[in-house]
Amino acid sequence: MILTITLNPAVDISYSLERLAIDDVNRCSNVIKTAGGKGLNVTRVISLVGENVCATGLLGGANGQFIINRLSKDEITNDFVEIKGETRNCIAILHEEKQTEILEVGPTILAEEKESFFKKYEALLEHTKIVVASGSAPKDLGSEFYAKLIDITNQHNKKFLLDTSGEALVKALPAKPYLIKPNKDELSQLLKREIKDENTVIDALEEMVKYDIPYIIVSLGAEGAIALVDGSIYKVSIPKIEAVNPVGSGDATMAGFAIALKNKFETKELLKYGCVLGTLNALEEQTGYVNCKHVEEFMGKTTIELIKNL
Ligand code: TA6
Repeated sequence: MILTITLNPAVDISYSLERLAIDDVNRCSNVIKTAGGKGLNVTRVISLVGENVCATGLLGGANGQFIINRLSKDEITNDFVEIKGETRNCIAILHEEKQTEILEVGPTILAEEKESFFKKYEALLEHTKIVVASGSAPKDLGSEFYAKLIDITNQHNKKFLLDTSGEALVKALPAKPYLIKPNKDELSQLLKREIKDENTVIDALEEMVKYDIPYIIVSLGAEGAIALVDGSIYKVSIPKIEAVNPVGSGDATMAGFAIALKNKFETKELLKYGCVLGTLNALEEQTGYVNCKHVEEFMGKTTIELIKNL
């Protein structure tokens, strides 16, 4: 079973508009509401692929109940800490081949709710070997929260895969997560310099060797990914597609890495598989959704090359 953590889940609301008129009224008929937040998008994709998954995190209020109802409807096992605060909304406006997101920061978390999560997490860890934690964390948890979860996970000899940004990512690295998947912006923030193209990504990965993290995979959106694994740098190239809704593709990619690790894929297949699920997500209107019928076709169209051995 794979365990996913969504500390800051969301009711994801996607609005599709021909054109977004600023400072005007935009009426929308194409509205999709999803149990979201990065970790729940990861969860849904893992479940769609047919792997055993359990979702945990913190949620509350009417939005929290909406999420529980959706997970139950999708028959996804979940075990969240219920909080007094109200789980947030995240809005994605899809317009003129662009996406504009408005992400609420999320609810207040009480000290006793934070402690309850640590207890629940340790209990859930008994039943899993792989943990995927994705997305932002409510500010009350503090920027060290992921680092503490990674320490607990490593003490239990389990693998912690992390997709987050900002201070939470900076503080998590010394704790040695098993896999991280920063994008170029997150990497630029981390290294405090602009990471803009393949060469600067490769330089950044060489600098990241010091963290001794087994998998560091830099997602490049439609350009694929560049990864540092076991002292080698690989580049994954993905086929060009007409993206329908790219929101959630990074989450589908994380789901792919977790599934590949659980099934002991060798490195190149793991890297390809994660990128393929990310591509398949972009072909769907719903956030965090893949059509598994196309996996084989896209595995064949996705290529990987060894750039250099360090
Ligand atoms: O990656 C897409 C997405 O999961 C959206 O669906 C929205 O929930 C957002 O990310 C949340 O991001 P955050 O980093 O705040 O957890």
